Amino acid sequence: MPITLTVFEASPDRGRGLARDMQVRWALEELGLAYDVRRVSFAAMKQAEHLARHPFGQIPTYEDDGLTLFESGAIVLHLAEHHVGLLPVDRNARARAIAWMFAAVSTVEPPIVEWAMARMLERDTSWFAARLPMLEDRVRTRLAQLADRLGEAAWLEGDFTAADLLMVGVLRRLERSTMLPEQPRLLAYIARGEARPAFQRAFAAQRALFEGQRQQPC
Ligand SMILES: N[C@@H](CCC(=O)N[C@@H](CS)C(=O)NCC(=O)O)C(=O)O
Repeated sequence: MPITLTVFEASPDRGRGLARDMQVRWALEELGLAYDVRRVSFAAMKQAEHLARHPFGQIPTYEDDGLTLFESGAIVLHLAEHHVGLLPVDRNARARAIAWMFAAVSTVEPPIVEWAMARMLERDTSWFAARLPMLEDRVRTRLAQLADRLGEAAWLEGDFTAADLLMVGVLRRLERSTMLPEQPRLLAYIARGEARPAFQRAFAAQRALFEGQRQQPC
């Protein structure tokens, strides 16, 4: 049985590569591993069959050789741990790269998602105008800190690692915001990630599922 990912049947991101199976696809492409996809509808994601794979009824999930995993970061870490190419060999560098993987999903992503969700779901509320600047400040703080630490380096820990894969994936959620252009180093960092052939193959594979489908509002 090949590796199988569960992905959106019809992603609300309109094929922009923001659904989190993108990170897993990208890691698989970097490692040269083939995979199949199982497409699930929003309704099916909440049914028992999918909940057995994912306790929160979300995508992505990963299945291989009797192992079922959820959480995109954990799946990418699993792949990086078991194949050569996405984590440094040196123990300390490897530990630092893994710290950056956690930073991507647990320190940088939450304020970005909170900002994005507020813009999507709270626009018509009485508090939106007051809350938005606070949410943007939180994102800006993280972007500035990340850009400072990245400095003139191409990647977070030596060569490209799974940490960059997750971090670029998280930052891409801001691609249409005015906050990213305030950090040219991060813009260039994202562009380096997106220029990788493995990213492009993963993006094209995800997008192909949605081509020709009616676009839905995000
Ligand atoms: N932390 C999780 C987040 C998973 C997640 O939010 N998945 C979204 C798609 S990117 C989803 O399934 N949304 C539909 C829902 O929550 O009902 C991960 O990185 O895998």
